[in-house]
Amino acid sequence: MMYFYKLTTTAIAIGALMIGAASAQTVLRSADTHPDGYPTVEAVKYMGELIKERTAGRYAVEVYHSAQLGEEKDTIEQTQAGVLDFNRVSMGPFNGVVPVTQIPSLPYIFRSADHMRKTMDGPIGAEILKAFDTHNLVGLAFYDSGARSFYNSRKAITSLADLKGMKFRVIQSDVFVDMVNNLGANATPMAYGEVYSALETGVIDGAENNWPSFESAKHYEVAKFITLDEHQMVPEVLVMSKSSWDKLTPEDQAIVRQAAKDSVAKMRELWDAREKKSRATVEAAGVKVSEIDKQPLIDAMKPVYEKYLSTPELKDLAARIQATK
Ligand code: GTR
Repeated sequence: MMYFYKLTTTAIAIGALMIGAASAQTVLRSADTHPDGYPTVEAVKYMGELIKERTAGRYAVEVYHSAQLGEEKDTIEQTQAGVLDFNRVSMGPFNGVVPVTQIPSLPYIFRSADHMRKTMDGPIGAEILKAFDTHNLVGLAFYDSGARSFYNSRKAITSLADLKGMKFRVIQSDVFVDMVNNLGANATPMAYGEVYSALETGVIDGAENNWPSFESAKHYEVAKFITLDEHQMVPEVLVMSKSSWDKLTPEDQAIVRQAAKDSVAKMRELWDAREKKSRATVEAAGVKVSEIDKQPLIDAMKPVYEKYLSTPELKDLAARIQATK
């Protein structure tokens, strides 16, 4: 009898422990427009593993990839409202929300991927992350997004004149719209998830993006010409909702911040490999890659710079980015 009693109390104790452990774990939700396996998705998962490990399982992160929680503009609002804990998006859709993000989104502001990484890893990157603070968000880290180039379903584009009158989908940001319109083409701002069918049905002639997006969103199936004009290197940003952040202890906030930082190297490793792989995939599928003299495109961006370097502070930020070695 005694033996039976002991067994039962042990079972109850173990059961209580298990329930305790289960209820003690908070699962934080993160959104991404890209499919599973994409470098940004994998980097946020990696951050989640670090957070889980470093909080002894009190926190975990679940990544809702493939735009399951909506398009980027919507998920930004959800994150600001505290409905979503984390969000990984391009800086592009943030241009209208956090104005300082317009500067790294300017065409040809970065000379190379290396220049972009150095800038975003240094004090300028820290300053831009800080700017998210006043928008119900906490800026945690920047990821890479390579260079964006034009692709289309109509023809090979090898000069500025070839862009004239062509209709390109862009991210919903005035910087992107002005960039395309100042090249003599017509910009159509549109959510990412609508681009494939808009290309397929001819609503737009083309779009613009980096190799991994061109490949993973399958746009190359319906847009067989890409031109390596590399007009923008728009960093990706990982943010947390301010209300989710405020629920964490200062110790846990430090863990989250560090885990996000630690995921950057992982992301870049995955990114460099994926860029090559994606390019090989689309070329094997018959996509025609064209070169273009970038100088006339760079020159055409003068009015865009004049418009967006609208205050001494923004002018100074652009100058500091350009001066970063
Ligand atoms: C990609 C970026 C996405 C999304 C997309 C777009 O390069 O990683 O977050 O912004 O571009 O063009 O909408």
